[in-house]
Amino acid sequence: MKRSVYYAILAAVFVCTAASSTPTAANDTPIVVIRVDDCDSTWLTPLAALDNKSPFDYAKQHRIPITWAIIVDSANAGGIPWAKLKEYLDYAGGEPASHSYHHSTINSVQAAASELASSKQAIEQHLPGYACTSFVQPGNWYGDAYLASFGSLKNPLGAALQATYDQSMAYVVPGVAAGPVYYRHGLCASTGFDSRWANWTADMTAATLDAIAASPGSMFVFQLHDVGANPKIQITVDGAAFRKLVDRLAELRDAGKVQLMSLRDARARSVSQDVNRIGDPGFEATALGLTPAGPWMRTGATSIATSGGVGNSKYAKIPGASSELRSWSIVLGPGNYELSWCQRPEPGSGNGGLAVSLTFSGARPDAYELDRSSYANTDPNAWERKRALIRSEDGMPSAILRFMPLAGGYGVDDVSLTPAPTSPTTSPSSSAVAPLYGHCAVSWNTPANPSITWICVRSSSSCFPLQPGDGTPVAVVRAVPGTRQDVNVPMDWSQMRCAHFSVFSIMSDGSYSQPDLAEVTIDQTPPTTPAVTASCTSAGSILVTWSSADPESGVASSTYAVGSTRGASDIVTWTQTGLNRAEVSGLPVSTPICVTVRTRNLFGVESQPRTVRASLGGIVPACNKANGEAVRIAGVVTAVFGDCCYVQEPDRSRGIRVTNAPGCREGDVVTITGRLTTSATGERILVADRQP
Ligand SMILES: [Ca+2]
Ligand SMILES: [Ca+2]
Repeated sequence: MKRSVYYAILAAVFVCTAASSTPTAANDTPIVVIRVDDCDSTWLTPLAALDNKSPFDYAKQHRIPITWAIIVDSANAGGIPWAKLKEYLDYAGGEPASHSYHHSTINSVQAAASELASSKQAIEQHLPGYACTSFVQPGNWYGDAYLASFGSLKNPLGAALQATYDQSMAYVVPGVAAGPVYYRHGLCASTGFDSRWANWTADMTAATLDAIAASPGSMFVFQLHDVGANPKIQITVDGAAFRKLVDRLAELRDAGKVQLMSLRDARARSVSQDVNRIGDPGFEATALGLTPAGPWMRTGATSIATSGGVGNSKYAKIPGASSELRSWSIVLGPGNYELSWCQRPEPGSGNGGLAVSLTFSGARPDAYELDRSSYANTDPNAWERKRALIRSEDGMPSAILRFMPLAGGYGVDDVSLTPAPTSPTTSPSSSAVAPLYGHCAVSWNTPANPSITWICVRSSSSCFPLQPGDGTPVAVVRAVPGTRQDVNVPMDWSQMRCAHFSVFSIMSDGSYSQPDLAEVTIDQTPPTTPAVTASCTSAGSILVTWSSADPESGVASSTYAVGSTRGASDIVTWTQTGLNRAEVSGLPVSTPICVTVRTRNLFGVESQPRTVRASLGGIVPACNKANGEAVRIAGVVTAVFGDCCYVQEPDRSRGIRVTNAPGCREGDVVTITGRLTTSATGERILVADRQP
């Protein structure tokens, strides 16, 4: 989708859904949403860690707005009662969201849609003055009632959800909504504040909140169930960690460092379009190891250096190839982005390259926008800014950015990911790449700009080429401004996970445009090992047939070979065909042969080979012919009698009685032509032609 169109649609959505509140100016102060699922009565139990106040009273006293995901049955009896929920909302703010009427196991669209409607109605009846406009999908909805992808939101239940509620949290995309709201029904949560995700302590909670506060433009959703001692230990958070959550949130809010609001209000927020999508981009607030859901996580010995970064600031120090620095999950709207960062080899550790990956994980298949693309410094003693282009498609789940030194250690600082729309007057647009077997067809729109003289297409397996000299040349085509152009060129897809294409305009003055981007994710799973049959049609001739399947990209080509041993190709070399059968003649008849078949998918990824043995003496097909027909057989003479001999296939699978062949001796390998007949007892007999 064109970026301008996308923004227009976003604007339209905003106008429709935020009618009750006045659109506000962009405010990039980070947003934290506290979402509480189920609303169990444990919230009303006093805890020693909260000075013998209940979690309910403690959060209320600190005026923490909570998005209560209410189960109607539970509010009616057993959970936090309606009157208490109203008391909370009246005093501390928040929102009554629906978490279904019964919270029962559901797998049908009809039953789920009924829950959507009935729970909203009941919640609004019991909480007069409050509209229920948000829905939180229960975890025990599955099958057709489980909205687990952007695609499933187009299903009937997704449509019913969007018709009933202004926003939702389904199990669609876990991650941080960084930047303008991409899709109001498309976020799961940023983290589970319970022991399913981390053994949250008070220190970890404070460190995570501080890092969030250093992440302008982000919307972070904590999902809670129970607090304190609870038999449902997995969905319970420790009382001390909860106290820190409330205390620190209140402090950060009072200091103007975060905004606390309901899910509904967060969805209606306005954020700068070009806000950096990277949290704590300068590493000034991150405490690695203490931030299980923070903007940055680590493996190995990655740490934060307290000085020596850009401008002698803090920076992330990744000491070697077994360590990694990783971002939280970033939910990105569709469009092109520029990623940039500063890097410097750690003193004395060489300059072996810093590998950078940005993966939309959870996509099917995963999309590798940067696939271990390696960056070395020009000056190993200086902080250098590197850049890469990223493309986010509509419907992609959340992205994770990773830095991993290939050798030696590197420092990273000042990371940035911002929109990078192309110029419609200079850059090609709507570029598309159609993978073909051994080829690719690239097409694009060339702007109606007479100073564009050439279109240059480059590709790479690791990143989008930034300039016309990067990556591998695909094509240079004379520009025809104002038209859609295309080119078809050979391409070996099989060694890549993702092929990145950059399409540049080259101007008459030699300058070049920002590239338009297109990519192809390679189906790396091979076709099934073929099922092969090989049947002799006559002596020395064979019909081979096979079947194989590749559910993702299809079988595009096959190769076969004939050899004297399994997998060998000493008799017929590897031969390619687009068919699933082959007839081969002129083969040896004196020994069994081996036929091996492999298939390849659209991208040339090859299946395991399958070998079948065959014996080509032709005795079986000969025996199937009518009396009097001329045949030719070959095989080994296994017995000689006064008036006949017996000839067997080279693999001894079948034999035939032969008459009129007086010269045969036991052990001879012979080829005999003749005509068939049948004895009085039904035995087939080959009457050999009189030898000249
Ligand atoms: Ca820094
Ligand atoms: Ca496949």
